Amino acid sequence: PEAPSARPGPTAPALPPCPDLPPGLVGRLLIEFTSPMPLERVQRENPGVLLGGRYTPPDCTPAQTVAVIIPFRHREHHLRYWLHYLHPILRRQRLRYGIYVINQHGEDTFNRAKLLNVGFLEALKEDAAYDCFIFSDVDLVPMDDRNLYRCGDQPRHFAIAMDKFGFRLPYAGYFGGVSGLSKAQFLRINGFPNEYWGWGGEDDDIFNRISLTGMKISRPDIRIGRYRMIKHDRDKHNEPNPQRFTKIQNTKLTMKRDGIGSVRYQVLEVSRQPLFTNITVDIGRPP
Ligand code: UDH
Ligand code: NGS
Repeated sequence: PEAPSARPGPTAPALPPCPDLPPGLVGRLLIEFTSPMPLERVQRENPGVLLGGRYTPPDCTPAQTVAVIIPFRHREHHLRYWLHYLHPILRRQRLRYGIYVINQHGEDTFNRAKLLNVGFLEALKEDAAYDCFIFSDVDLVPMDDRNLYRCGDQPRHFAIAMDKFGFRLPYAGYFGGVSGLSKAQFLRINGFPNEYWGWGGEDDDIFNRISLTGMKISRPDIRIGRYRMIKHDRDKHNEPNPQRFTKIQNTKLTMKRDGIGSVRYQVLEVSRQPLFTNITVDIGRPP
């Protein structure tokens, strides 16, 4: 006798692969940060997002599983805007994804790139299926949903036309803001540097690592890679790093010993929130 077929079970036919160009994208978006954004509203408006900020398209099987990694400390109001705008965009892009906020514990000097390394390792501990990693500042929201948050055969730079730079690249080797690497690409460059404490240069070091391993940065069309940045003052404990100019001259020497293979940290808390996973971590302090 035939088994009842109404309920999808282990024998249900697999969903078709997600199309290369997701249907239902809307293109240019209106992004503004004027009215406050309560987290309750963002939760209410994103009922399809699962605990920890996980999402899987209901109608197709994506080729990749994307971990979005956000370096973080004391930017709760930015995060609410980010979640409000990004969840619907990523959903329209038919991504299977999870959101990881890597929260630096304590008040020692901020270290963006080390937090991103932690995010890579901790996301993989949560789900070994992650094969694409998007690293996004919390204050950057794409203005066009055709800027697809996925990985390709080269490392990708997404935030190429930011409002604060007049919607242009500030310099040819700029790799800041929002970038994406496949797991293999990330491992090939030994991840990101752990030794850039304070503001600046870590993104240039990552650019150097990519060039030095013979890869080339891929970017979207300048009309599509547009971003709004949430305006803010300089944070405390993230002063410009005076060593950054000499450090970026030495990537070739330092990248072998300083990277994902040498990152030391202690996870203090993993908390699965409705729209993101919050990982609070002690990454130490500058020597
Ligand atoms: N970040 C935090 N908390 C901090 C510092 C940095 O969450 O205390 C994260 C956050 O994701 C941020 C990213 O690290 O988007 C990059 O840091 P940043 O926003 O400080 O870098 P940006 O270049 O600004 O955007 C530098 C200060 C600009 C001051 C301009 C005054 N008009
Ligand atoms: C460069 C920094 C980068 C930074 C970029 C944009 O000068 O880390 O400016 O900065 N490199 C060095 O300092 C060596 S921004 O205008 O966003 O504040 O991302």
